[in-house]
Amino acid sequence: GGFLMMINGMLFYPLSSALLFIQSGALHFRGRTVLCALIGLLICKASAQPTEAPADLQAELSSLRQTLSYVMNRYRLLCDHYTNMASNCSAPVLSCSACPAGWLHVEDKCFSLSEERLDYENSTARCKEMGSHLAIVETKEQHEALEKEARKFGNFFTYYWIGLTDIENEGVWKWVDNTTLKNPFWAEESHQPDNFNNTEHCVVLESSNHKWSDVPCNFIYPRICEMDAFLL
Ligand SMILES: [Ca+2]
Repeated sequence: GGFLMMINGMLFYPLSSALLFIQSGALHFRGRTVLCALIGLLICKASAQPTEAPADLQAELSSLRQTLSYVMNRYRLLCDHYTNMASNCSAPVLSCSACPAGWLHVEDKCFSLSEERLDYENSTARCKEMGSHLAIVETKEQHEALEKEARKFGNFFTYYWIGLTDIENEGVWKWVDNTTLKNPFWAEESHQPDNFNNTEHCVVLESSNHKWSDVPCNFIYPRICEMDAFLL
């Protein structure tokens, strides 16, 4: 219904802009980022399985899956087109990849560590603006890859926001997608999370001890954003 039309409207405009970017040979990276973000969004929408959805929702889901399939094929075609065009280019070119340029690819996710420093709320908003969300660190492999990147990128002693908070209910840690924390990497040797002074409701990944701590949400830190990888 209206939602689908909105998705269609959102989708085809960026698709044609992306094509224009690629055809003009200028800033092709930007068009690709928009595409990756949109495809990530659609994958989220289409893979959310309602348990007992009414018929009209099932129809909308099926239609969204078709649209997703169309967009993925279209993206592959654009990548082929771009790769062929790039082969005639004397300047260095980017290739189509699972993550936008500069993002770290770990398992089926893409992560980006910022230099900019903001509080938790504004960091959340900044990730959203990029078609992503604050990092949801679900596996040991993701955690270790991010720790390594944090030390390399942020040096020895840097805290990075991840998308975990107990602001709604003290001691109940939830990710930005509202799922409950299952696999924590707290800095237990320094008794984290300790809710020091009853003011610490947001979580950082620390590059120094390779663990997580709770800190006040209004502190100013760089962040880690995440989006789904687009597996070509
Ligand atoms: Ca703490």
